[in-house]
Amino acid sequence: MDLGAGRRGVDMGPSALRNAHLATHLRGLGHTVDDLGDIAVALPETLDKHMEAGLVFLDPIINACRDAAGRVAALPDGTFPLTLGGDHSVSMGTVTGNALRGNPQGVRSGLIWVDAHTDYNTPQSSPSGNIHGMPVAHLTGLGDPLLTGLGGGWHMLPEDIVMIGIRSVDARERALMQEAGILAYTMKDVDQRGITRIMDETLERLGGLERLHVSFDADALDPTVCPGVGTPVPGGLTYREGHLLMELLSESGRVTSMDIVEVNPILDTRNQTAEVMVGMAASLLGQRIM
Ligand code: 4U7
Ligand code: MN
Ligand code: MN
Ligand code: MN
Repeated sequence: MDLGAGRRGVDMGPSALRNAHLATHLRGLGHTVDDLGDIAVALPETLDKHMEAGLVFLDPIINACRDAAGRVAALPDGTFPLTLGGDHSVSMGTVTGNALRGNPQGVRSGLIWVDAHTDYNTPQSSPSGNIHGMPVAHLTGLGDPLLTGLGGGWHMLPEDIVMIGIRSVDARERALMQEAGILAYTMKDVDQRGITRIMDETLERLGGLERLHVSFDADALDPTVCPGVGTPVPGGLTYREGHLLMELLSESGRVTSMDIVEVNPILDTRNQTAEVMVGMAASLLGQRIM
């Protein structure tokens, strides 16, 4: 869906990723791939665009997230859910679904949020009303009760979240992040300390958790690497920093699910962004090359 974003086009992200041979690449790494198809979502042209309690397109987004959560939660043991967006609001559904797999109460889980943005707005703090800027806040129980209620009583704990690649935070959003105590590695941290140390600390911080979900927003990477995104911010992760991040996570053997989101083919150059993001997934799900 693209209902959570300010611009049209990320609803075509999954097609672009399939077209960039996602399944073929994963099969080449020895995985069995089962594409479960798309979740049906209303097109914005068929809906009237209105704000409800500070949220644009709240109802159809809740329905899509519920559907995503239910489908992910129902996957059999031993499968690795790789979910494709779509705008980042879908992660309220996928993260919740992954926590609810095999346990209706939900399991305490870690979340590695790779993004230029912290996505920690509430309807009150958001400058745009766009839900793709709000998923993490809602996962921790802040914001609109319909969206925070997706997991029944289950919520993410702020200390189980680590963000990487951050370089755009709204003023009131920053205050909420600080209040919650969420650890965010900004691009300054990446420049100064490097991905390796950041990943060591991240895996240590999320040490005791059996489930780790990676939510990868294509705009975490620099816009020269991933031009096909709706909210580009200069000064992002390089191609190698993105891969190293995925390679270290792969080596850890601890990641149990992943999203790829915010790929916008309309704004892209010859499907470059989808191809780069397929490479990121392959790195996370791949073995060493030597
Ligand atoms: B994405 C923004 F104001 N913070 O809330 C907002 F800058 O999923 C952008 O990370 C959100 O791409 C970007 O609208 C959401 C804005
Ligand atoms: Mn290919
Ligand atoms: Mn995002
Ligand atoms: Mn983003």
